[in-house]
Amino acid sequence: MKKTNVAENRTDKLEPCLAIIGAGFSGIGMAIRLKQSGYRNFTIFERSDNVGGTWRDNTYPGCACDVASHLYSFSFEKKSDWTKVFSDASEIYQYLLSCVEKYQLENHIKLNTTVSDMRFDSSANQWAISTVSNETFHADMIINGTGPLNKPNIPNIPGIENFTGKIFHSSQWDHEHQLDGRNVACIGTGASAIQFIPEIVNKVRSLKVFQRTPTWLVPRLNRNYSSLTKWVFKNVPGVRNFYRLFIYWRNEYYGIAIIGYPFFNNLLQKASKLYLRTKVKDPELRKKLTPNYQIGCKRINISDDYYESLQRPNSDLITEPIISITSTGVTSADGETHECDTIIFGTGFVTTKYLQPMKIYGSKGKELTEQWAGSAESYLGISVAGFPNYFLLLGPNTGLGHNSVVFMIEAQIEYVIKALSYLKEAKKSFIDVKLERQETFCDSTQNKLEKFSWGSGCDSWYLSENGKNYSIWPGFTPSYWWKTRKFDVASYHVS
Ligand code: N01
Repeated sequence: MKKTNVAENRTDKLEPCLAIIGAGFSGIGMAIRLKQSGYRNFTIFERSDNVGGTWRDNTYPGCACDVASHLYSFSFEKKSDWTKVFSDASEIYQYLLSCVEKYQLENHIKLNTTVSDMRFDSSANQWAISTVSNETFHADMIINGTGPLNKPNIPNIPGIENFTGKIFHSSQWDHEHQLDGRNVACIGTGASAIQFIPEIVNKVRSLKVFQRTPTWLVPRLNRNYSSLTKWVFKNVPGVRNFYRLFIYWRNEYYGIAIIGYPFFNNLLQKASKLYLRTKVKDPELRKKLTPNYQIGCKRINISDDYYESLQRPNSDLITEPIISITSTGVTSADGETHECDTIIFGTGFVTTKYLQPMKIYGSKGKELTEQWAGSAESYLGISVAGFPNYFLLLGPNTGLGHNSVVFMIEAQIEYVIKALSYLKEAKKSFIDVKLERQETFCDSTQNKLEKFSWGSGCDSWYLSENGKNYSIWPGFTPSYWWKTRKFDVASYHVS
């Protein structure tokens, strides 16, 4: 077993040895800001053969971001020439690759390195990081940026193993498997499915869309930026920043409706229903597509062509529950078997086992997923009591339904930088969040969440098995920025 420090070329003995787990948006952003702040002694562990996280993995047709690109990008690495308002996944992926290149992060990244477990050694005040290939590294601090949406959820439908055609999940799209002329069943109608369904409907012979719960939908209104607009963003001082701010505050304004303030929530619900009415003339189909839960409770989806794609002569929306899969099709509760040769699962991700299969053992030897046991309690989604010198990026209760998660990631990155600066100045090397502060934070978060849309009674991936919501930030994002603007030393045991 190889034993080494994370930093092999350590020059400054006072500088902590930092390990970042995951080279997605969070890990790359953290690495850039560490470099900009003068830290050199860090390594990113990435299990895959390239960086990019979710934007590397999701290559399904039509994959794009639902947040406008000028905001869904780092504030410290803005880009003037986004081709569209809502960019495709490939452009976002290229953006992340360009960040790695520009900030010369390559030498800090260990690709194909899957962390299996991390243990805090209280006597050495260090983390030991083990990989699946039996290597061990040591670091003073861990910054975990593995993200919640990377384990495909493929439901265990009876008979699935008997299917003789092709099966794949939206995040593991099989591009070798041509869809032209195929009979395709698509299971799920969430954010991913509503993006790929319009892209494949014109290729396939037949498309059966299995919907369990209708989604609230609003138009995307995507468009290309003209060369002139891109030129203005690049050359006219202040325009790009102003535009970014405009998108940010517009999203916060929509947030008033999404979060659940009744007047605005009703207004948005009416607007979404009106959109459905203008796009779908058939009352029966419209009825199937009309949600019966409060808008905002589940993630609202945006599309300009989803409703059209369901009205093509070769597509069919099936709302009968699925009871089994046979060798040649999908059987619904009415007894009908819908013949198909390809099944695509747009069924989302396993979010309740967010850090698994990685095991993380804190100062008392307790494993983090076991400690959480359905209640992912943390402080600000960044620190967890009993897990010293360990930071989470995009941790519990920091997801969003109305604005850019890159904003949240950046707030967390800055918090970590401030924590590191504090430790350096105070000549300390150990921090562990106080349990009582964590409990107060979690109680107040859950109380707020219950009062807003997310607690209005629907079932969604935001909820854990005990019905609590450990996914979403309960409110507007300036309040998160405010809470994280300083490293809150009083909330930590420091030594
Ligand atoms: O997954 P989803 P997704 N039988 O969970 C259905 C992010 N994202 O991959 O609603 C039948 O939204 C399920 O039905 P129901 C974004 O945060 C971001 O589409 O649970 N159906 C639902 O219809 C998003 O929230 C972007 O009743 C089953 C669908 O599958 C997250 O990724 C773009 C089922 C799952 O929808 C996940 O999106 C795309 C079963 N057993 C995605 N199990 C951006 O733009 C589940 N379903 C940033």
